[in-house]
Amino acid sequence: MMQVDRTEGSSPPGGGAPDRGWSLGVSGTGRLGGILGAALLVSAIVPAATFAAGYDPDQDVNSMANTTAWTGAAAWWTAGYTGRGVDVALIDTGVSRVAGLATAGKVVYGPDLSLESQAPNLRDLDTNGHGTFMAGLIAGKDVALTAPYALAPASAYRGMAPDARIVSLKVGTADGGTDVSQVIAAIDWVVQHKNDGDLNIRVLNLSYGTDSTQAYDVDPLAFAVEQAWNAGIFVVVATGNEGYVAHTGSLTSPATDPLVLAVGASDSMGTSTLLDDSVAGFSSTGSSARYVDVVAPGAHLQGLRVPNSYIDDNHPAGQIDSRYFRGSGTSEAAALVSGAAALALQRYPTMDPITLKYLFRSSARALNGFSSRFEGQGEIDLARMLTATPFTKKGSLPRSSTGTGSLELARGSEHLTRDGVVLSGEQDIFGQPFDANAMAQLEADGSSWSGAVWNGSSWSGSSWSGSSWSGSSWSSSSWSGSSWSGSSWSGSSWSGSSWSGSSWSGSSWSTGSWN
Ligand SMILES: [Ca+2]
Repeated sequence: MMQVDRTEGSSPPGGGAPDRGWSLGVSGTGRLGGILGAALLVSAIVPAATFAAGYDPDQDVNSMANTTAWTGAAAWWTAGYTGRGVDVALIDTGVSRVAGLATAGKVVYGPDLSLESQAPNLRDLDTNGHGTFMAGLIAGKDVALTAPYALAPASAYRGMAPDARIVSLKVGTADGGTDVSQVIAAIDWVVQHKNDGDLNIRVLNLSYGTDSTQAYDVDPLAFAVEQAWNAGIFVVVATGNEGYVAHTGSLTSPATDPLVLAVGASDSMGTSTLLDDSVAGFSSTGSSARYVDVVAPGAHLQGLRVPNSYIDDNHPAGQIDSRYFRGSGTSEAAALVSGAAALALQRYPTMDPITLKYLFRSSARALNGFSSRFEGQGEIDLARMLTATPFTKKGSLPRSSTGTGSLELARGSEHLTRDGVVLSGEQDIFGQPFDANAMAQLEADGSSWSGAVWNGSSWSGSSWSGSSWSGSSWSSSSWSGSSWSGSSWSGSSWSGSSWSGSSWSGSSWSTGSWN
């Protein structure tokens, strides 16, 4: 089903009654070949207002034209690797087909598993703004970006992998609300459908994390990402924006899982040399048990704006101009790495995730004055990575997760609420009991989805509303998008300036600030 006619903003997220006739189409390839999407998180060194009179990306160190140059992504393009043939799954707030993501085939939509999925005018689209921003950082490509990309004018927007494709799975609503059960379902979908039709999903970007303290080796969310990894998908996870937390560290889950690539954020310090870069102040510290793997630029990045989206309306200081927004966070850092991973996987199409992880780590550049708990192996250096020789480190891998822990504990403090009713306990978004043990067995077999059914519910049509919803223990009526608010998104996380520094990750989505 091509979704070419939908436009965003024609109806407020909460408007109108839910449509009950939608279908996910998760069992086949009917949704493939659709459009585009992605979102990103940026922040600014230079106040956005400075650019209001006329933004010149050539003069902005943190524009994507400059960021792709000084990170070394452009060196990969020049060597012939642009991400072509590699699909990056983006589990986020959806993707809107703004310029830079609007060319045919740039974005493919997987199922919309969000609470807005039943509203046809919102389905797949990014009412928040985060997902589109991420997609642009990963694989944005303006029509004006013509080969050789490295020599294209700075006014032509580009992500790290301009020829990679985005496979968007929307799980978050306008205010970012989502439940861990939705994220797990989305990860499982990616694993089972990674090679549907002409899909070639090799990378999964998760600019998301909860403040769960449940040990990764039993955590259901960690288990799900491990299954993706084991299926050959390179899983890139933002570490969160909690900044320095003494002694205990603060990586969000599932970045706590030692198997995946946990990406923190660096700051360009306003220059195009890597030599003066620092770890961004908001980037979460690792614990003694789990360091950050690498850091990547995540401060004040230029990203694609979704007019009238939630962040657009609530963080006007982040607006650069009519097309661009600026944001900071480990979300953005993860997105840059996901794009870089697509470049590498075009070059090394059979490379397994662990080898690629070592390639990123071994070619990273240690920053001055930061402990490994902050920066891991250092900042990604793609020029160095281009000339590095891949190797597979021998030795034992970290202990695997059993996935048999608690769904409730996987949520941490982040719960969806409606009319004061909190979604909690061992139940999914539909109120279905979640048997972690049984689910883990299905996931290990790659069979947790059967058609459109996951954990006993059809994630399409009437399941979202009507009888099955009213029967659930935590909801007594049908809902519409805006009536949901994940507790993770309310309160301090969205309070304007206090946003920078803390985040979308105490607060699931790992963007630090929009400015
Ligand atoms: Ca610098």
